[in-house]
Amino acid sequence: MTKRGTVIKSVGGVFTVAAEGQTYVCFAPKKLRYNDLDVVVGDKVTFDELRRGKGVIADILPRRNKLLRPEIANVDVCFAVIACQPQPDFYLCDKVLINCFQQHIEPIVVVNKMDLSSDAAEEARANYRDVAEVVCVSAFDGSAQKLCDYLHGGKTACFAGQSAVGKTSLLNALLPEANGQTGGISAKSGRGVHTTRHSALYEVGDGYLVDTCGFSLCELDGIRSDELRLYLDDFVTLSRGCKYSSCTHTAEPDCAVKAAAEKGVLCKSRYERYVEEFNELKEAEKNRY
Ligand SMILES: Nc1nc2c(ncn2[C@@H]2O[C@H](COP(=O)(O)OP(=O)(O)OP(=O)(O)O)[C@@H](O)[C@H]2O)c(=O)[nH]1
Ligand SMILES: [Mg+2]
Ligand SMILES: [Zn+2]
Repeated sequence: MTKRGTVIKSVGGVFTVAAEGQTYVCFAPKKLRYNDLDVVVGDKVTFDELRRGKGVIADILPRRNKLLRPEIANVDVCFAVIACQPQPDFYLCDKVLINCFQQHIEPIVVVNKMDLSSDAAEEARANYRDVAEVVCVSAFDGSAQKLCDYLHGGKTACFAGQSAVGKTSLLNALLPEANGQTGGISAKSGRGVHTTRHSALYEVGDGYLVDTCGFSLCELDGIRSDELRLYLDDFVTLSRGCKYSSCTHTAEPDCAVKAAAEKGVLCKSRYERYVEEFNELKEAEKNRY
């Protein structure tokens, strides 16, 4: 019998699919994968039920969107999590936000570990003032509940961020039954130890939340250098004052975005990271064609 469900976990080619209040252990035939369609967490699929709670995935239903980092499909909201430790990587956070805008996913910058320090929060607000909502929480004082507001109405949210910022701890705060394993920060490198190894989707309140693996590298997914600026709302608004409508806000004269960064109207470090990201994409394009 063919059923329809949601992939809630993926471990080494074995997919857990939730359907009709039950979970099924499913496999995907090679055909699906060779079509360049890897089944990912969040995918809506049809599957043929075998015996004893097993199944074979028949098809992936059309995706609303898909992120590569973290690799997940059909999400409404992405919590880009940072914390005072490990040291925030705003360059990484920029890229997560840009990929979200391109995929029509609402990014929320979540500053965790507020019980330790509020430095990261101030920096996040300065950076993303006119770009994304910034929400400050701690996994240990009940304030993580604020994240549930974004799940109302059956929405699906995923975490994204470096290892050890506290993604799994936040999930555990909202859903103690999840009982996800949490880890520490290596004293030697100052980085997280990559405790979560697989993405998994949980029912939280009346929505869904996906815990994901931490990462420290993120590519801009299929975005061209000359369209990068279009995914930055504050740049788009400011660019009305640029002399050229096609201004990339890098080397052109009379650029309102550059001027705003110099005056401090636009966060200067974010502007500088934009120029760096632009040049990186440009360089990659040169090598490709
Ligand atoms: N003080 C404080 N520590 C926290 C908070 N949230 C998480 N931690 C600690 O930070 C460390 C990492 O937490 P995890 O939840 O494992 O982090 P993660 O983002 O899931 O990491 P990966 O699974 O490796 O990507 C653990 O030692 C947690 O106890 C918080 O709000 N406050
Ligand atoms: Mg984790
Ligand atoms: Zn400009």
